[in-house]
Amino acid sequence: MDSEDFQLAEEYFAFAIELAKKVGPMIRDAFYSEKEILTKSCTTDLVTETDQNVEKTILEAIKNSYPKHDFIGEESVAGGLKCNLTDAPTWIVDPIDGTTNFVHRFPYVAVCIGFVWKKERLFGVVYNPILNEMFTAFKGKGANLNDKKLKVSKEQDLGKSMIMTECGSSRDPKHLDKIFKNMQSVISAPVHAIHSLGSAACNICMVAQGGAEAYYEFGIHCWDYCAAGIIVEEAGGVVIDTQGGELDLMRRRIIAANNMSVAKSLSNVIVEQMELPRD
Ligand code: LIP
Repeated sequence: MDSEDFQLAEEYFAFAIELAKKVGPMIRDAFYSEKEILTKSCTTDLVTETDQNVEKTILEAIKNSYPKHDFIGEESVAGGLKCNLTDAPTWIVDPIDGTTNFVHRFPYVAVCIGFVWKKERLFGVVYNPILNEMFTAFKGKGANLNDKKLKVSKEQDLGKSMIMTECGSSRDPKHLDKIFKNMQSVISAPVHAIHSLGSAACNICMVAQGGAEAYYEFGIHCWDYCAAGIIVEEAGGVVIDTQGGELDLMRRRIIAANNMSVAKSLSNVIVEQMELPRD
């Protein structure tokens, strides 16, 4: 990435923030209305017309302004589009992270817009229009919640940490068994608590704002954690693979933590590493 690329990326960043603001009211209005609930891979993997409309609005805006850019979006992939991360400027979008929350009017939902170029994660925008929280970060320039700079917690000790994780949407007994074994191992590490907000992006942004020390999950997708991952890093935190190595954006698993000490200690108490089909 040269300085010209960075300058262009800054223009895309401003565009992404405006785009998130534009779709915010679509999510907010629908949040308080009756919804038709559809399912995808199983009866607990939910989608609504709003997820689809928000993604369509974002995709069209990007295609109009930047026709040569690539796009990976949750609902486009659900509709059969291939997930192919190349060196091209690529927008990675989740129209509503926390769709189950959205259906139940649990106010942790966010539109997520991440941007990757030459495989480098450059910026992330996570906007919760219900709580009016706009999380933004650009590589090397820090992270913000609305106008406030974000800073992760200073805690170094896993034993004094609050951990976020989720059960996910799969109800496959073998999958659930591993999730519960991991939860049992983590809670009895011991840690102070395990919490779930119901949205990967909101969980990671909670770590970025210092409200929890770490988050881990298996089975999520690049659109759930791409944007928020940049935000937690720019708030001073780290993102790594659940086994302790470098994060692989398409491997569908992550630890996001306030620092490497907590991240590595957490990876050591995750007893069941799970390998899922790649994005
Ligand atoms: C959801 C995640 C959540 C995870 C679910 C699902 P969606 O994303 O944010 O943390 O547990 O399996 O992937 O489907 O609401 O965009």
